[in-house]
Amino acid sequence: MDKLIITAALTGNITLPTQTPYLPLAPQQIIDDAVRAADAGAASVHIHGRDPKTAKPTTDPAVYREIAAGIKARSNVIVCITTGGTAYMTPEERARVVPALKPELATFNMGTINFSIHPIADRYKDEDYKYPWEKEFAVSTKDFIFRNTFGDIEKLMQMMKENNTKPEFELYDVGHLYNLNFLVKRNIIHFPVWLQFVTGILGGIGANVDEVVHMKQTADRLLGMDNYIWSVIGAGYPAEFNLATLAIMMGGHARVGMEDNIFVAKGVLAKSNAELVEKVVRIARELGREIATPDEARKILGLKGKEQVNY
Ligand code: KMH
Ligand code: ZN
Repeated sequence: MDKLIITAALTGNITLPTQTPYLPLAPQQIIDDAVRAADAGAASVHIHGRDPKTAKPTTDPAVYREIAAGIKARSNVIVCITTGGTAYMTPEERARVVPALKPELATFNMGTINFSIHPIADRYKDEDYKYPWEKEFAVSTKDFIFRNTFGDIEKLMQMMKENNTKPEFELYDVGHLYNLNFLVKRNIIHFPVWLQFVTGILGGIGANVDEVVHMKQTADRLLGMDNYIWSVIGAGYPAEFNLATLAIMMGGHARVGMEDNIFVAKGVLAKSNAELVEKVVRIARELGREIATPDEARKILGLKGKEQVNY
């Protein structure tokens, strides 16, 4: 088995500041958290930017540049930039960070789905919210269509190729493997591919062992075992750690972080993303799986290297 690639998804686009006081929001907080997560064992950090004044998710390339450059100055960790953006953003707005930063790695969402966090709004009273946009944002996702059509995918893939950015394919359902396979057959996507099985999002497949095994078996059948490397996201607690453990045992890789889950133990908020990484490192060590350094992960994933980015 390859060494374990741990990705830390630091702040995300769906976790509300009201949910945890430990969510890094300002660029400097995200940089500090990234460095700590890398020191704890993350080979890759998955970056979303938030508006420095409002903490609302943004795709402003200047914010991403500040974060990515700040991390690069202090750490060798791989910086994986989101192209997922968030509700209310067009595919073009979401993609603009790729030509601007030319990152080593960027997310690539492999199909259109419902993507909702509206039940979170049921948990809070109006006066509980830290920022005025949060409630409306959460409620609005009831009608949000996370758009990733074949047309969008072709355009984004072209952009990734032009900037030599490796896609991290985010697959929220088994059908997304069929989308990917279709595009491989059309010569639009090329092997080997780096896959993230995203489970537990309202709108996608559930975060359980059966679904991950089904995704893995489907990927083996459609793509062939030697043509892909996979990682898993289990959104929520305890799914994040249960599915990370499963991936560690099955030869996959794991993503943790406050984008996906805010708890380090039942009812205990993680005080940093590093705490979530440390827990996965402990589990992996107990199971005898070694942890990949950023350079080892670069080799496994076939990345261009951090000297080739534009930040
Ligand atoms: N928000 C995650 C469930 C992206 O940023 O492009 C999936 C994600 C996608 O991280
Ligand atoms: Zn993300």
